[in-house]
Amino acid sequence: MQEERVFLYIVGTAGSGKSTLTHAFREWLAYKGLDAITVNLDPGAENLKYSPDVDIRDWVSLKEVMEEYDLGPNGAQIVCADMIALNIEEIKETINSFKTNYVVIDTPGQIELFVFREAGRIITLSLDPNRSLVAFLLDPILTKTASDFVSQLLLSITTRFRLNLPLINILSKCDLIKEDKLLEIKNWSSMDDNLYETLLRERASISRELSEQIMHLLRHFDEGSSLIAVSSEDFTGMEDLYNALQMCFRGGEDTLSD
Ligand SMILES: Nc1nc2c(ncn2[C@@H]2O[C@H](COP(=O)(O)OP(=O)(O)O)[C@@H](O)[C@H]2O)c(=O)[nH]1
Ligand SMILES: [Mg+2]
Repeated sequence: MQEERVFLYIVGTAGSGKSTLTHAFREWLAYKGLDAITVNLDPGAENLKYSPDVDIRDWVSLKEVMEEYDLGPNGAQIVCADMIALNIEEIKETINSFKTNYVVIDTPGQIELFVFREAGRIITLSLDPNRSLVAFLLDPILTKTASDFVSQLLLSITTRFRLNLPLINILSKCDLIKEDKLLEIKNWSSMDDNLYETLLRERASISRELSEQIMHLLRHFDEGSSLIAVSSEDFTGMEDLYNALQMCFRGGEDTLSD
């Protein structure tokens, strides 16, 4: 019997590793004998290293929009983002034509196109919002200091607020992070006083009250607790990502461990 399908949106800042993870997670699922498809929602994607099963570029092309409307890449990206939403019914039909349990969705390069414009919400609402999970990628390059880390978590909360979907935080490219740094970031994710103290030291010029309120917000939503370190290079953390999906939709019945 086919299980009900789940949609996994891979979201994060430009260069955070969305496309690479989309591909790697699909490969990992296949390796585990689990059927999945990939969907590329980035109309400006160049040199994608995988062949998406459903590709927005079949409907919307950044190059064509730039030529047709005489726009630069930034303006054209915005037009494209809105055009995706206009084509969502056809895209949905195409996705539904695949008999599969996992739909892994690669979102546009720049996070604001998906999270801050209406398009993202229109797409997620139109597909199945009750069967959707967002994987928010924290790029290690943007997670070097405590204030970097906290800023990424604030962007993650904003993403959750905008899309109104369950969300897990993923530390991407963890093969590039030295062991002691990884440990430090994991410690920060416990949201303990050490993070707060470090934040105050780093950002001495920022009001103590602002830092306190930010920490309060992050702790209240338990923002750090779900942080999963993942590498698309050596497949670290893929199982944790899969298990998080199972916990979200299948009550953890099918979690894997080996
Ligand atoms: N070492 C390493 N590099 C990665 C990993 N994931 C992505 N990258 C590299 O990071 C860059 C940006 O990745 P990409 O998937 O295009 O990011 P996107 O803009 O979020 O889609 C590329 O050069 C990737 O090869 C990873 O897990 N490990
Ligand atoms: Mg990409």
